[in-house]
Amino acid sequence: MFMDEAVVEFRSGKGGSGAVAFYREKFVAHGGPIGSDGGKGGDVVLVADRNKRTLYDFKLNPKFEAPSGEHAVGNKKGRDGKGIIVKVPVGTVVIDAETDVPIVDLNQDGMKFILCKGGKGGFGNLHYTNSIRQAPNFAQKGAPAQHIVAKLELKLLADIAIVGLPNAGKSTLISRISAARPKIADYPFTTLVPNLGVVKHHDDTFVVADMPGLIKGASEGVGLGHQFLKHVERCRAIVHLVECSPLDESDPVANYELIETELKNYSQAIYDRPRLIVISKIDMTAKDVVEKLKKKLAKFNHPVLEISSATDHNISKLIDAMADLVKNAPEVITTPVASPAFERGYDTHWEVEETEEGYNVLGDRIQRLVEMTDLENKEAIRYMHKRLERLGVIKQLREMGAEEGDSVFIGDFEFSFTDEM
Ligand SMILES: Nc1nc2c(ncn2[C@@H]2O[C@H](COP(=O)(O)OP(=O)(O)OP(=O)(O)O)[C@@H](O)[C@H]2O)c(=O)[nH]1
Ligand SMILES: [Mg+2]
Repeated sequence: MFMDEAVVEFRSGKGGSGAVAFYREKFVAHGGPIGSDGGKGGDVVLVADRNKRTLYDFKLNPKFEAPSGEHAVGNKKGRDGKGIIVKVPVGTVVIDAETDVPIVDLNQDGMKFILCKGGKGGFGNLHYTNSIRQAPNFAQKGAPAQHIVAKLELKLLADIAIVGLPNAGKSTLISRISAARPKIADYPFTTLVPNLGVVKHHDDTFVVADMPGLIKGASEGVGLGHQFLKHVERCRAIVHLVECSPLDESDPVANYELIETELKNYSQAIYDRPRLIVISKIDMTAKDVVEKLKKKLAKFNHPVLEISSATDHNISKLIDAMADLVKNAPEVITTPVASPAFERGYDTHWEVEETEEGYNVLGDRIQRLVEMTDLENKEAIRYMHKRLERLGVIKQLREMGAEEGDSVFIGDFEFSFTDEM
């Protein structure tokens, strides 16, 4: 079965909490703080892998969760949660299923993306020592996990583009070699958007794109060609179909050169792609005419094969030749190579809104600060208050009219506003 879409849930690991601990020794009354940090939660990392061709596995297993970091114990640091690596086919686009916003296009083999970053481990009380606070009696909780429901979409990247003049028989050919069923008609410009088909070859598959017909001036935007030449640019190899039927009175060699000139004018990179020249519709043409044309086309230094999609003549030979072409074609680099791993952004913006019940402080960063605070611990709360002060949140609340005792909501927590702590 061929899948090109899956909805998958990903969750990273939470950070482990830091420890509150003091150095203890016989006869030493007050040892210094030694509480260590919690371990970091595991990341969820997506990796594009050319050996994966479909999203089928995700239908069977639509949930991934990385382990949490361990809590620190005394002066012993918590162990980090191991990250998990999720392989996806090259060309997978990751979309936030809730907002429909695309997050990343994993379009190159080996490309890595940290989709859910593991929560940072909380600091132990040792971290909070300074010249004034010499015996901090609090530690930080681990940072929360990141969670996302993502829609994975596999944009098929074609290995081979079938190009040629309108009516050359491109759509007919793809319907013979794949399950694609594009519209076919005896007039030009039948195909308006590229059709993709998966061609099976022994245990392997490759993807072929049937392109709209190209005409003179396509490289400068004439006809439909231009926008789809971009698509050809992503293909590793080209099959150039040349019609040879008595119904078409134009010169096949001149037609061939016309299309090749357009390819070259559009981009030298496309022009340099490996090529197969295919003479189509030979069931309609006398053998000697085909042989003569074959000889003429051979001088362009690409392999030439004559076929008929009507009688299936040489179709299996063509599939063999296409498979070879794909195997030997160099990889196409479509975008600059990305840094080894990059990750989903982390929003530091915050704002305060006034509600009937009081004030709402919104923003990932502030929410995280609260979630990482041990709210059972007065000293920890005082420290959090200081941080909120430094970030300007207290000032903003004051300016909006907050008074002693008013309710302030941050994430799932409710506080009473107080100016000083
Ligand atoms: N006799 C014969 N007719 C063919 C063959 N291949 C295609 N045709 C006919 O040629 C006409 C055009 O075929 P299409 O496959 O639509 O051509 P196309 O290259 O996709 O055309 P555009 O999409 O307009 O660029 C149709 O009438 C087909 O039936 C063939 O091998 N033999
Ligand atoms: Mg067509």
